[in-house]
Amino acid sequence: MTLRYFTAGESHGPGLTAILEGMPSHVPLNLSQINQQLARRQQGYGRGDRMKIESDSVRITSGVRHGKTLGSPIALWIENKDHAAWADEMSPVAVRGFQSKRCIFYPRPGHADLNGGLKYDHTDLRNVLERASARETAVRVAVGALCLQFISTFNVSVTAHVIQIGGVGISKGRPDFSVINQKQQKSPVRCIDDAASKKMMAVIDKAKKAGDSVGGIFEVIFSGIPTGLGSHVQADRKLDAIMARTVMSIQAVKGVEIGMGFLAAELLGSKVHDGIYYDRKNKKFRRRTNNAGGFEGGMTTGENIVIRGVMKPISTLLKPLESVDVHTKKTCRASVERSDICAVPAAAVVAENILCIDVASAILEKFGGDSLKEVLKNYGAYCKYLSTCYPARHK
Ligand code: EPS
Repeated sequence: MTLRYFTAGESHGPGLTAILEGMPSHVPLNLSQINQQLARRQQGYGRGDRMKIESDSVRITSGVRHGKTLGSPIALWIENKDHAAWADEMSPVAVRGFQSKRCIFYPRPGHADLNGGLKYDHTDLRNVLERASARETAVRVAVGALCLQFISTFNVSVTAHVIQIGGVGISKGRPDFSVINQKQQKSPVRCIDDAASKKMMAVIDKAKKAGDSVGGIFEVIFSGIPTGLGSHVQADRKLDAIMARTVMSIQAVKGVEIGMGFLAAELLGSKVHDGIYYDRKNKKFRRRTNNAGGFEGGMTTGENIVIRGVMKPISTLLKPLESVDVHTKKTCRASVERSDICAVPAAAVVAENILCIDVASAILEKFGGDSLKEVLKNYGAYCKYLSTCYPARHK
């Protein structure tokens, strides 16, 4: 593993921590750009009241000096402002005479509550939900936003948008990357189609009124990706598989598609595979279409990476579903916690950022190097090689 990271932290604990290791030295970092991504994650029509309490901003406590990485592990910290209201409940040390008022005994269908409780032998299911919460994505986004700054040095750009919420979707055709990037910023649900945006918001309003929740689909697009990241030679080096896993790791995601995705099952090969041509002006092998979503054989083709995630509706319902009291085993209604009605726009931002970690890792695997200069030198040599191959037919 070239680049690796861990996160720690509970939703209402003091804060969230991450340690990222493997970032080369001399990468310029702009903290406010990381904080911008954190702010984007907090937005989106359908978010709950927690987002009114938090104003996420990252503190870097090691691995960076005077705005540049050192090559040593980078430690990141985001404070949970809401912790002030949970100080005794979430105290790491025993609190004399404390009696919890926030125990959870009625697991929510769809949440980690019951499985986690059984697995870790917790009678208070809060001990599970605190870590299972999507709050954890805040610090993953910070790690991703840091990696985004590294991959930007290689002219890689990324954007994300919401293509469906609760059955309301946008049409299949897509404008250019830059148009998607501009338009998603203007919509409260990060949807590039104004009419669909309004309908999506109406679906969220309706679910809220009914004490329900809604899911949807987001799409992440990378442009400027070099050809040949990832590898066909070993299962765990296939970059499409690595990125699919990352999307699946986002709380509440139940499905992943790359490029044409599930539609490919219905069509003939002649309608699926992307014809190859040589772009003489740019000295580059290109594809006529991009149904493959930027991947063939687990390696990047150099076309845009297009990856989608399907998010189920949030599992905390204000009108709770059937559950069981874990102690009495009697039927009851599931616990109700403060929650979002719809978090698909936030999940789009999460995916956009954390997928940058995979791309950064693949760039480091391909080009190597302990300093940015060294990686850029190797990248430059590879670009030169690509633009000159193949000079003569191989014997
Ligand atoms: C979230 C913080 C959480 C939830 C949500 C996402 O805060 P709280 O539990 O205090 O309301 O709003 O998490 C969930 C939906 C979940 O199931 O845990 C965040 O920062 O994104």
